[in-house]
This record gives sequence, C-alpha cells and structure tokens, in this order.
Amino acid sequence: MHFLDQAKIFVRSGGGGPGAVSFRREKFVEFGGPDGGDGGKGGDIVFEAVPGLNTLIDFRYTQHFRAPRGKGGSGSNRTGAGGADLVIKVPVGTQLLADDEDRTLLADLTREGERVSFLKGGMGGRGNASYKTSTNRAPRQHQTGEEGEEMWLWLRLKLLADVGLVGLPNAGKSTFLNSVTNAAAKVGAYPFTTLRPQLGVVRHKGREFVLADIPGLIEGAAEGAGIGDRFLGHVERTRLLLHLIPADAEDPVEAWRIVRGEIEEYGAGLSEKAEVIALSKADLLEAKDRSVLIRKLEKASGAAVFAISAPLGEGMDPLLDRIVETLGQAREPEHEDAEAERNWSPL
Ligand SMILES: Nc1nc2c(ncn2[C@@H]2O[C@H](COP(=O)(O)OP(=O)(O)OP(=O)(O)O)[C@@H](O)[C@H]2O)c(=O)[nH]1
Ligand SMILES: [Mg+2]
Repeated sequence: MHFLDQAKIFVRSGGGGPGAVSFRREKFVEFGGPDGGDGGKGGDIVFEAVPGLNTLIDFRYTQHFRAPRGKGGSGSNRTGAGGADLVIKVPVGTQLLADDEDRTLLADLTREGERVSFLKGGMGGRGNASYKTSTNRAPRQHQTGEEGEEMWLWLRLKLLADVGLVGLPNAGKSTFLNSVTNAAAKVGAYPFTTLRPQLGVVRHKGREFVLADIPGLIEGAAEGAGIGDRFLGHVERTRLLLHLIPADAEDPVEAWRIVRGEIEEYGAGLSEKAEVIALSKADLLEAKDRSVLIRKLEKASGAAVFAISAPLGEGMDPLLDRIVETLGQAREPEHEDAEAERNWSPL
C-alpha cells in the first residue's frame, strides 16, 4: 500500500500547431497574396486541488498525461484552434516535486480550488501571411509550431487536517472518526482495517476542525514496519495528535509507549505537536479498573487521559472540549518540512 500517497507521473504540454502556407484564390485575381494563418497554441498542463480526494491512488493507474496539440492554421488567415488545457485533479495537500536527488518542491496545492499552470503549451507556428513584406509578396516561409514541454515529476500527498488520529491498529480510530464526523470509515475487529487516510469535519460547540484517520502504527513503523510510516506523513501538517489507547490492549501503558516512540522516531516535528490522549473502548472495563488504568497512563505520559467510548458516545464532550481548547493554543502548522524528506523514499 506504499504507493497510496506518492506517485511518479509523466506530463507533457501540447505542441503548437503549424502555421499554414496558403495564397488567396479569387476569381479575376491571378496572384493572390499569402493568407496562411498561424497555428494554434498547445494545451497547458494544469494541476487543480479538488475536495473529496484523500489519496493519490488514481495515479497508480494513469501515469502519463499529455495535453493536446494546437491545430494547424489554414487559408484565409485562419488561426488554428488551440489545444485544450489538460487539468489534472489532485487532493488538497498535494505537493509537486522534481524527479531530482533533492526532490525540489515545485508547487504545493494547499487550498481547495487552487490551480497551478505547470507546463505551458507550445506557441503556434506563424503562417506565411505573417512573412509578407514589401519586397516579398509571396513568402512560402512558415513555422512548424513550438514543441510542448515534458517532464517526470513526483506527486506527494500530505493531507491538511487540524487533528491527526494515531494509535495501534484496532485502537478504535475509525470508530471515533465515524462517531464525531459524518465520515463512513470502515471499522473492523482486526488490525489494519484502514488502508488509506480518511478525513472528516468535526463540529463541536460552534467550532470546527478537520480530523484525519490514518492506518494503525506498530513498533518499527517509523522505519517502515507495517504500513503506518507512509501515513505518518499525513499527520505532519496537523496541529494536534489525538492518541487513542485501546482499553483492551494487553498492556495499555506499553501501547502508549510504542506509538509515542514511533512518533519520536519519525521526526519532522511530530513529537513537538500537542498530544491529547484518550483511553478508547473504556466501556470494556469496570469502573474501578478503569480509574486504576487512567492513573497509570497519566503517570506514564504526564498528561491528562480521557476515558471514552465512541460507539456509546461516552466521555466525548470533555475530550472534544480539550481538543478545541488545545487547537486554540497550538500554532499554525508549518509547511516547511525539509526534515521530513528522508522519510519519503522513491517507490
Ligand atoms: N467495545 C468497544 N469497541 C470498540 C470501541 N471503539 C471501537 N471498537 C471496536 O474495535 C474494533 C476496531 O475498531 P476500528 O475503529 O476499526 O479501529 P482502528 O483503530 O481504526 O483500526 P485500524 O484501522 O485497523 O488501525 C472494531 O471491532 C470496533 O467495533 C469502543 O469504544 N468500545
Ligand atoms: Mg481504522
């Protein structure tokens, strides 16, 4: 599943259409003047960030994108039709990177509807009409039209969300997302139910934030174990991590440590983000066991731990209050992520 959030594609803008060589033919006019029109401009390659896309999976199937050429000019000074621009739709949060060693950032589409005109189509060639001078009244010169531009580039997706859900597989992350947003993420009683990130909008007491659910993290995730490392990139741009610790884990304190360790291992500023911790599936524990566990977790993490049961809607309000409050304090996400580069390797 490593291909989901980055893809290498080939793009080529359209070449310009050729200019025409043509002479006027009229009754009674023996030698008509030149009237070959110019060729049309080739289509541009344009990228557009659109809502509703959360992965780059489509680019696994279509990797080549070519904008159409401009049409040739014709007689009577008619300019050829321009080639239509080819608009490539990508998820909001997609970066365009050069296929060089440094993966130079070429564009970052962070806003819905944002458009980048990436490669210009070639100019149409001049028709012979435009070569007419006082000394050359019947020019046969014309141009073939400028070639389009082409290149290979990388698309990389880093979702834009305020809050990133992290936790072991099966921690109840997707259940949480579904209960607080109108997302319909797949939930399953087995690890790695979630294979692609999902977003949802949370509305709580007049405030709104975007929540991202990613696949579960396991020990060694930051080094590539499981599938979680690729997706940690998605929480790089969040302002807060909501860490869910499942009450049915064999050792919940150890569960917190493992995931926390991966966050620190990953780098890219992840460990400096605000972390809110919740004990999920708290309904599975007796009240007494629950408070003992909460105390243990608070001691290990040094932070408040909220007990919740998302399906039963229990404990959700205080947790959402805390998230909204913390978001109010957290600084804006950074878009510079040079340090993260090492975490993304070519496929
Ligand atoms: N009893 C109880 N079960 C829960 C709760 N939250 C989730 N579950 C169950 O736990 C299992 C895993 O839930 P998911 O939401 O798929 O967990 P996840 O963290 O998204 O899992 P991955 O996507 O595999 O990482 C499912 O069987 C859920 O029904 C809860 O609060 N209480
Ligand atoms: Mg899930």
